[in-house]
Amino acid sequence: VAMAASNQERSFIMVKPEGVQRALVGEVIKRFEQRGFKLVGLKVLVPSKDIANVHYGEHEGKPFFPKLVGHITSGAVVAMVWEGKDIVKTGRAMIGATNPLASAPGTIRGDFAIDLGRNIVHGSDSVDSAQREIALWFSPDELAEYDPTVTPWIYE
Ligand code: RTP
Ligand code: MG
Repeated sequence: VAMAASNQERSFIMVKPEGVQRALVGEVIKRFEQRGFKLVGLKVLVPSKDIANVHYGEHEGKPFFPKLVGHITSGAVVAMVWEGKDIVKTGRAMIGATNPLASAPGTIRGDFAIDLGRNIVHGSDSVDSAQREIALWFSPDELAEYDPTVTPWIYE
């Protein structure tokens, strides 16, 4: 079955250092897998200052920026690319509000986090941001092309 282009939207999802330290990597992956999304890129790394500055470039100049970059570079993160229909918006809904205390129970942040600066996971906020972030964190040869066998049971 040929895959519709709309089912191939991609988002950059990253488990932040606190999520790795708290052993929530599997939990985050499980939620995206079980929802029906397709994993096309995955790696663990300690981000450099350079990649962190570019990734969070939209927040440069804000009071929390140095703290934010200091935190994201403080340990290992798990960087991922997930694919599927409306993955950017749906991924954000699954992750929850930026401030975990305002995140609904059932969301990742609403289930596992309390503080704004320890909110476990990042998700791209638009399709344009996703494209920028995926190109920043991954080279094209790190993204897998394959047909998951479950596709006909996810998309009609
Ligand atoms: P993210 O980019 O990490 O997915 O989070 P987000 O879109 O929900 O929130 P965003 O506005 O992009 O902020 C990026 C991260 O910066 C930290 N933050 N601290 N006032 C503050 O101290 C403050 N505001 C934001 C949070 O960790 C947020 O996830
Ligand atoms: Mg953001």
